[in-house]
Amino acid sequence: MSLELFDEAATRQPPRAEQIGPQTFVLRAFALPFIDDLLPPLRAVLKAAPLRRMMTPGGQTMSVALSNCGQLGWTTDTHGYRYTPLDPRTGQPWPALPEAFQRLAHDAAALAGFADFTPDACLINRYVPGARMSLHQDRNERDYSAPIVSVSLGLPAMFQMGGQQRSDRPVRVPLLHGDVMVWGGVDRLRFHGVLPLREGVHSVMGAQRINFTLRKAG
Ligand code: MD6
Ligand code: FE
Repeated sequence: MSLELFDEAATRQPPRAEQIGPQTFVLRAFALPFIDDLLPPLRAVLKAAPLRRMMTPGGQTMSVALSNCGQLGWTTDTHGYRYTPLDPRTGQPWPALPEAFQRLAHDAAALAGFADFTPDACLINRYVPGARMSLHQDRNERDYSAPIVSVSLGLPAMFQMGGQQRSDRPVRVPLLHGDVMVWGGVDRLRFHGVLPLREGVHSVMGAQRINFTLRKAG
């Protein structure tokens, strides 16, 4: 990449973008202007494909409850982790990816230097107090060249951004209602997780945190 292109990319970051890796940005409050367009379709998705606690291949029930929308949805059971076009609970296709989700993901990705992001999968995670996500890599997607756009709603969470090895010491990044994180490129396979959610009640979302991540899975 030429120096000029690099400088241009750097100056395109809005004032509230925090860089936490070479290709990882937290866009503080980026989703807030979209909230009224995000919540009604989110509710409709979760009505058609209710949140459920899934089992890991190791036989543990996850503390986080999951659902999906888009052409592909991420699932786990005793046979492993994978993306499927159908909700295993209902046998029906996952609900369509709402247009407002696609627009938010495209715009956030572009700000972080990933042009033309067209997600085909959206994993929705719901945390209640005490729920956590242990350190993991996201490696079930076919193409690691696309970024992941992650939207946080509701109670604050402490995100852990680790390195390329599980043993690399993670950096803690607080994620608040409306924050959007975008990461890809050289950071795409970094280990990451979420510390146990603390008790609380959020004025809009109640006693929970919802995180949804837009991906190119297929
Ligand atoms: C969460 N997020 O924030 C969990 N994975 O609740 C993830 O596991 C995640 O935020 C890949 C990319 C972005 C993420
Ligand atoms: Fe992840």
